[in-house]
Amino acid sequence: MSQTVTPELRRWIIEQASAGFAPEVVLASMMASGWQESVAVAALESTLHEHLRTQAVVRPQAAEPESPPDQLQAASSSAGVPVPDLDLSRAPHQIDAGDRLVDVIATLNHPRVVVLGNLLSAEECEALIESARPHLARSLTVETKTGGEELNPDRTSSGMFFTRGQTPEVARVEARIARLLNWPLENGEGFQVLNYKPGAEYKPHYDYFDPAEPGTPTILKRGGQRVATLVMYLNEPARGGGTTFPDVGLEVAPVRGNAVFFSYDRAHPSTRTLHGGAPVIEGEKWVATKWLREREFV
Ligand code: PD2
Ligand code: ZN
Repeated sequence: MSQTVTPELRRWIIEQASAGFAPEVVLASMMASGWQESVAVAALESTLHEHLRTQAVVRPQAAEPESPPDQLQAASSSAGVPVPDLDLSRAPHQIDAGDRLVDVIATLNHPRVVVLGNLLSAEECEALIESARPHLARSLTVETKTGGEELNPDRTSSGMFFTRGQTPEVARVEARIARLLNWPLENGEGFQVLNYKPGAEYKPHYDYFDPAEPGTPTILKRGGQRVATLVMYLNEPARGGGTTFPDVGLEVAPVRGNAVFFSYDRAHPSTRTLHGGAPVIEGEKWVATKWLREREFV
């Protein structure tokens, strides 16, 4: 059976890409509605290529006339900013993070997610919990309209921030993370420790700062965008409390000393890094989150 690529299909492809959907996502929905993979791939490639070429011609005022509009570029080009990553080129089961061998439990490429085992010792987890406990307050999130902070009903945990190097355990773990993720220690925010009681959750969100929000330029002055997240589990709730990635149906179990790493090379949903903390059902949950910025976070 031969399939014909119509002008309507080409228009639809451009609309999807301009709305920010990654080519893989557009391809998946074409195949779901009956297009053969080879036809769909060819239609996507030729349509986006032609569209970018003509777009470049009709933007005479742009400083770089080859640049496609931001949204389309975000969706169709593979060039994002550099991001932290582990060296998994030789498929190691363990990675030497300087003072500790860390287990590689699972990896995913898009989104880039790596589940790590044995990143922290039980003693380090305990020390982080006990030094955070007296300072907990109901969690705030950065208010992107102004760059300030606000109480967020989607986040029912309590939390606190350490500064970089605030305690000996904090400094030791920060150095380990910098080596593991090949990213300068100075580009990291201080750890955030969160405590979730039964029923508490963190609804799905992105960790990067939304470029469309008016407060974002102020936030970015300090270190640029967030480009990766490391959520470290400091204890084990009896039930619930996994870290979820709804775009790819992944849930990472909170196991003490383990962690989930994910990166995003652009501030865009095409990274598929939507993620959340599922409600804790029984017991409580403690995590420490490390966010990594593009540049030095002062
Ligand atoms: O506690 C978690 O599992 C979680 C989930 C989503 C933490 C964060 N986001 C975060 O700290 O950004
Ligand atoms: Zn998050």
